Amino acid sequence: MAKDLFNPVTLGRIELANRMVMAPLTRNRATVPGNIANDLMATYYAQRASAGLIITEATPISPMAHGYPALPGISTPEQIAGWKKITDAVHAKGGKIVMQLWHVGRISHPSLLPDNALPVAPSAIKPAGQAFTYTGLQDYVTPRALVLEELPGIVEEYRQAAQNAKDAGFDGVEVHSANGYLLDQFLRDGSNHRTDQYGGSIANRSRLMLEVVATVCKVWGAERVGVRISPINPFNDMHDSNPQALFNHVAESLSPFNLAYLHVMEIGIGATEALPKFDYAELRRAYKGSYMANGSYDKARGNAAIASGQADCVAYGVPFIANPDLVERFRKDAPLSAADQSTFYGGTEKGYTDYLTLA
Ligand code: 8OZ
Repeated sequence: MAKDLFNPVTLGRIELANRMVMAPLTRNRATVPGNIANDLMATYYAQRASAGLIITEATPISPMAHGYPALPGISTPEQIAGWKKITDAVHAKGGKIVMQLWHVGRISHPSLLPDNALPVAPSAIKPAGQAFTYTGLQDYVTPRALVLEELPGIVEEYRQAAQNAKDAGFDGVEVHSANGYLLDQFLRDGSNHRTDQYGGSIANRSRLMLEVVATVCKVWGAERVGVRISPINPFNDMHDSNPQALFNHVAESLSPFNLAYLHVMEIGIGATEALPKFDYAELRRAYKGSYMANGSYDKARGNAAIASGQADCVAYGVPFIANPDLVERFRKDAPLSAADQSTFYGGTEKGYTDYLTLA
């Protein structure tokens, strides 16, 4: 039988009923103060439990990892308890859910950080653009370059957050190493000008990400850990002089871990110039393990990617916002509801839990 989106698949030790994954989606609806996952969020995630796997919205691993309003953290007991309600609600409906572990690095603002601290980054390079803060858009600031002695502390924050996610009842975790946040800032040479063993060569720029992955795998076992990368996404003022060489190396270095999956965002967001050429088939060949594709796939392209072996599963983002029963709709070739962009980031149940399923 030909493989398609609707076959079960096992990623590492995570068993999926189908190959349609709900992509991580920032929705800014945690309870503030405290940045605590809440009942409304539990309703939202449980509504989408028929996805083969849910990846949570990017979740800050520590107070310094925050970079937008109303993000649900995973570092306090209250935050862990909030997420436990969500994993219980998803599991009660037969779903699987992993937490995406996130440190934003320089994509933040002092007003979002403890004691108005400067955001931290591999190098003191200010990203172009503006931060979303509680008082509106504000220019990004020049971040503080992390000193060598601080890097073990960053790895420790990932370890503790991974443990907290375990305590909250998740099926695994995904390390967010994409989209211009801290680990991606280390990977790409537009944001990493370090001269120590965490900068310069591709191997050096990959070092922090690989240390984080190794540490998180110690907590969870590699077969419940995924990693997300975005080789050519210019979002958050990112660029690299040779993305194919960099990310082929990343894929080769991640292969021996025997991870649950490698999650590849294959598109760029908000590109103003032509994106560099990138050969995802080459990346796929470089990575020995399960491959999760993401980037404006529809049903036909998703099925084709799975049939050809280019991908083992496909992550869908915006379609899952407006179609909690996206799997059933794809199965039946039913029409899709359109998502309301004005309610993506922050707000109430409107545009969050009020999208309808098929009658
Ligand atoms: C959009 C808005 C805010 C955050 C990402 C976590 O790109 C995000 C994000 C996306 O990974």
